[in-house]
Amino acid sequence: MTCTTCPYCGVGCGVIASPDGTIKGDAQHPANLGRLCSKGSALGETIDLEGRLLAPLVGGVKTDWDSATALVARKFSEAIRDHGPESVAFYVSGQLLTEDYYVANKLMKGFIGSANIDTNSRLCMASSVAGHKRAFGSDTVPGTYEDLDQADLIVLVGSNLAWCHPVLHQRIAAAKAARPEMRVVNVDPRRTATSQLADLHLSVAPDGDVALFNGLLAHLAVAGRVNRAYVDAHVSGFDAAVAAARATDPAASGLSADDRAVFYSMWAGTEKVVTVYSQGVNQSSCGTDKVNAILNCHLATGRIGRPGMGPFSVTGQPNAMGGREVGGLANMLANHLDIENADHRDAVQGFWNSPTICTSQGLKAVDLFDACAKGQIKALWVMSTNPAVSLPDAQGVADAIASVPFTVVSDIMARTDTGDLADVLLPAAGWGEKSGTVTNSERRISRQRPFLPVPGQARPDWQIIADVAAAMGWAEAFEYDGPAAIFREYAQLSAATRQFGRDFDISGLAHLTDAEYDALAPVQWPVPAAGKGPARFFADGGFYHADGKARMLPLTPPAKTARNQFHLNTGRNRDQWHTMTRTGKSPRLGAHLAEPYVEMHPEDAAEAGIGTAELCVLSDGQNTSILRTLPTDRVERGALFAPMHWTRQRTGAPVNAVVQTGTDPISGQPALKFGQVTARRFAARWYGFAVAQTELQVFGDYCAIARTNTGWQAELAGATESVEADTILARLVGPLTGSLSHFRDEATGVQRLAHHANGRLTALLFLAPDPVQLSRPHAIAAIGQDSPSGAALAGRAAGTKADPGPTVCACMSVGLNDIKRAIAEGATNVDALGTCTGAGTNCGACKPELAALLPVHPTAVAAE
Ligand SMILES: Nc1nc2c(c(=O)[nH]1)N[C@H]1C(S)=C(S)[C@@H](COP(=O)(O)OP(=O)(O)OC[C@H]3O[C@@H](n4cnc5c(=O)[nH]c(N)nc54)[C@H](O)[C@@H]3O)O[C@H]1N2
Ligand SMILES: Nc1nc2c(c(=O)[nH]1)N[C@H]1C(S)=C(S)[C@@H](COP(=O)(O)OP(=O)(O)OC[C@H]3O[C@@H](n4cnc5c(=O)[nH]c(N)nc54)[C@H](O)[C@@H]3O)O[C@H]1N2
Ligand code: SF4
Ligand SMILES: [Mo]
Repeated sequence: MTCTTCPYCGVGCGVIASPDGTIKGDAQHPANLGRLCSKGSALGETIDLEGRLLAPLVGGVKTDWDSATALVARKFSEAIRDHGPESVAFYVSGQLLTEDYYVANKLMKGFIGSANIDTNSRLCMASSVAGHKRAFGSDTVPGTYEDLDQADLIVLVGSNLAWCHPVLHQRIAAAKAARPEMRVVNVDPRRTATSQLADLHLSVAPDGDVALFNGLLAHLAVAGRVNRAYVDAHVSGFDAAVAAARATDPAASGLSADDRAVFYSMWAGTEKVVTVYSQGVNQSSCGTDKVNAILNCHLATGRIGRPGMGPFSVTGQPNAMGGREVGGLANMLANHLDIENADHRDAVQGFWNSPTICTSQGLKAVDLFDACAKGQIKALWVMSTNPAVSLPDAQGVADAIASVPFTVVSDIMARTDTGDLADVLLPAAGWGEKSGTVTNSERRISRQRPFLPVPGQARPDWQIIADVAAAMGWAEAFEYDGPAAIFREYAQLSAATRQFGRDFDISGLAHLTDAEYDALAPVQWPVPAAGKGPARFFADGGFYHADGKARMLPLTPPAKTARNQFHLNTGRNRDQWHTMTRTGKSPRLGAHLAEPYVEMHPEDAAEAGIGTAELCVLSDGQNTSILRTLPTDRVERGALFAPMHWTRQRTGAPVNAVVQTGTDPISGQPALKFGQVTARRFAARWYGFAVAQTELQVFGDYCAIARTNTGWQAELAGATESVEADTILARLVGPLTGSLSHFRDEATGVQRLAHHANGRLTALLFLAPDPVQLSRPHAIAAIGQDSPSGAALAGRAAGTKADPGPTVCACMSVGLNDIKRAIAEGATNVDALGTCTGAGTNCGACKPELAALLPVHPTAVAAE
């Protein structure tokens, strides 16, 4: 049993793990107190070696580490020699550990001498960082999770906490249950699982947030809710900010005067208010302004840094916060120091004893890949992120990566959409194998500890980077005997730069022994060398601008910019993590929503002639992406929502192929919630569903591949007629060496094809002119069985076991039909459903979905 930290979201839950895959929540960890969500609970299903990259590959051919390291070092050194340090770049990730991140940043900024290292946190946290720096003078998250227990009002802005930070959501739900007077407001253009917990859901217009919070600030001023003493002592810019707020028409928020009035009086009248915000705020071309619009209201009321109150930007990735601390962004130095400040640069360079130090900001993610497309980047190293899927204009980005003369990708998986474009693939040690630290949303540093052997030739990322640095000629500066040594150096840098008086201070950890590092308990920074750091910031001012004051900013809402028929909003599913390289391995997680889908208002779907379960083609004018249509009034008319998760390995074009967006001019964060697309019915001539024992390959105009507990499944559709069933099956599974049984119903056009080998059913394909109607769970269950049962071929239940229906509770594998049956049998609330079926009794993340099923049973909508 090893105490470690979950590798997924920024809640940073403590996990107790065993090599046999047993996973439990760590009751001692302050972030989760024993709770886990569905993704954390399923970690044991994702640590097998299937699909892992286990040796370095050069041009697709296995090689040894010495050769691969020497090649990478030589190519980077040659590019620097011939084209200068700005001709190389690293694109890194909030899923690296702090130690990995520190070494990558040190190599690029201090030794190569460029700041061309940016991180996928640019797509995630950059607007929050920029907003914090504008207001506070530093990138400081003032509060702690305990504030969520103590608040009387929690406002969730652009955050689907129930699905994306489920353990914090459960924490709020528990606090609300204990103190029913607590209020929750959810500001989101669409209704989500999070809206269910809210007393008030405000369906704000896309990017209507600045207008909404400007309106709130104007209201606070008029209603006499300004904390004059706090503002006078600790805040500058108040008058200009309020004047700009008064000049704003709050109707631009898209909300009715009544809704605004309710919200404003709730916020004004509640001292203990926490405003939690996330990607609906950050991922916008006015993301930084949205952040400051929220911070303005907290500063004007002095509701910051005291128990139960404050703005709270929740981080996405497990180490998004750690990356900000070590300088993973192209516009920051290590330890929250500034590239533009010569004293800061000198101090860092002196500490590193490095030959050089970058003097200006490097390329931010979107610009970095533009530079790749323009031929300016000669050598690129991508670590622990999948930009060919996750950046906007994903096809343009893939083409840009392919055009770079030398590309290295470090990943744990052999095949990713980005890895497929690389010249060199380097095998990284994954979660459970590597050792280091991560920092969560509340500034808490926790250890990730290994409990599995490192497989094949995989190595931890810090070691891969340090070896390349050594081969480039800087062996002495990169000689570490383990992550503890790196962490000590990092903490010593914090001690060496204390004179600058930054918020970030871990000098108290500068002398940890290896054993102390191994045993390090979760600890919130600041951890000063002497005394104890405060748990919260700014209750008594102490901001990091030169005058010690915070700044309120005058803000103007953006002008409306609709270019196309539909506004495409994007985000996440409950049970998948980003590009699914890990969560996609778990049949339980895949069962919740097995296909890429687009939420569309039923009237829009009807207008476009798209029937239930039909497919929809989104286009930005250049690229297309085909998704299953999910008609639902959770989205407004004219709005669409699609999850980001599906890759070229599991479907055709990822949704980001049609997300072409601008970036926030201050933070450089792309407006990933702001696609502009047309949508039309996909004219399918045939639909299909396949299940097989072995991995399936993408085939057809539409394809969605997912794991099942007997192998793999695929939903299929094509626009061309007369593809033979056995041709399709062979394209999906490879050569059909066993025997085939083929049934064709001439009246309906439905075909069924079964493949069996050694007396067992190994693959099944169903084809139909309309969306295939059959019980997926039963077809899946038939795979691997003795002989092709007639029932399985007919797509019906075999024997008496009832069809569970689409999965609602992934942890306990409970389907929609199970739940409907329990309701029909008299279950009237979520707890009763739990008693009858087990649903919701592990992580509880499906409770909003269970609650939604209680009064009515939405039939066509599996995702409710
Ligand atoms: N299950 C799961 N959990 C995850 C992740 C995952 O992949 N899967 N990823 C992690 C990461 S890295 C991150 S960054 C977080 C993200 O966590 P969240 O930010 O909570 O998730 P998203 O679904 O990206 O977006 C949140 C909401 O923003 C809304 N939104 C869109 N436009 C606007 C707008 O203009 N204004 C407002 N107010 N809201 C808007 C969307 O409708 C959406 O419901 O999740 C983390 N947790
Ligand atoms: N449309 C749209 N696009 C989005 C978003 C959105 O809301 N909408 N959200 C954006 C946000 S907030 C984020 S954070 C990004 C996330 O997007 P990405 O970072 O591109 O997605 P991941 O799938 O998390 O990629 C992580 C990669 O690292 C690999 N990996 C896992 N562990 C390790 C390790 O220890 N070492 C190494 N070297 N590799 C490892 C995984 O196999 C995987 O290939 O997506 C962004 N893209
Ligand atoms: S909420 Fe879930 S995904 Fe996030 S850290 Fe906790 S267990 Fe992991
Ligand atoms: Mo993120």
